[in-house]
Amino acid sequence: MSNLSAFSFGQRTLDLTRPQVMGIVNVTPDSFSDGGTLFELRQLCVDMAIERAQQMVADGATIVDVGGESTRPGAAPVSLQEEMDRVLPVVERLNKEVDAVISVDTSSPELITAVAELGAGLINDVRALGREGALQAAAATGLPVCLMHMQGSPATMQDAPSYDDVVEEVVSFLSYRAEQCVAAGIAKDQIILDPGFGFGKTLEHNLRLLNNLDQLQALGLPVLLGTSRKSMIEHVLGRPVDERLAGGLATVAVGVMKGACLFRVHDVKETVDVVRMTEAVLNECKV
Ligand code: YH5
Repeated sequence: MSNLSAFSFGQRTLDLTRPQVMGIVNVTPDSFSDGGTLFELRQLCVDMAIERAQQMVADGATIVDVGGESTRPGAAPVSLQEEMDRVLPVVERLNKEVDAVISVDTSSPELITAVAELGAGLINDVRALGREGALQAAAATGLPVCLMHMQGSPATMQDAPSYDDVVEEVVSFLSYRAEQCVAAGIAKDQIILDPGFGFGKTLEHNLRLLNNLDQLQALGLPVLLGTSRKSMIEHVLGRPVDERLAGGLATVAVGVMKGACLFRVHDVKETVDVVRMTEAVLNECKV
């Protein structure tokens, strides 16, 4: 069993006996198309990311997750150089200007090594350190890792997801990857697991995974939940992406009740309220 009461993220420590909120800071500037030189555009993007992260921390996030690669279904791949150019300046400034654990959403061994030197506290990989050299790079940093389950690759994962038993397959995959991490020199109490909502899963798979989260908890490692604004909410409620807050918050309440301890979300303030209210009920006291 991991020591959840003092989980170490580089220089910082968080109490994982209580749910922690991780704010999503995207650094994928595809949405800007008009005006400015590339340099100015990048600077603007860094400024916006820092500002957003500061607001999230003020709202109660204890971790900020920085990602420069879009892994949404069908998203265009990003070169290593582009990912580095997007992420490194943000991590460097976050480390100086923001009081939170810096998590970096990446699968690239080169980026893993580089962000560790700039003060990152967590390596969050949707490919569970499956890329050539990623496992060794992560182990060499001494940082904790979040291993996520995905069936297939982002380009094709939603084409026809299929499992005999999704819960069993996700639990055995993550358990196997955790063992490989330990074999590579990552301490068992530095591993976080994530079922990977929306990554090669139909609505039924996502709902089964959330409702049976206790089977993943049974491995004794902290569990991270990433459902924020995802299409599983659209598939139940029929809501476009900007109207999925309430649906996402419902999944957070369920996650807290089922013992997940990390919540990766866009809407930090609302999520912190739901986490605290759910905890108050479970503990029968204000927290
Ligand atoms: C995750 O679950 N997800 S990137 C599609 C959406 C909304 C959001 C509109 N990185 C996870 O956030 N890391 C991503 O529909 C992650 N767990 C972990 N550990 C995808 C994303 C998103 C995709």
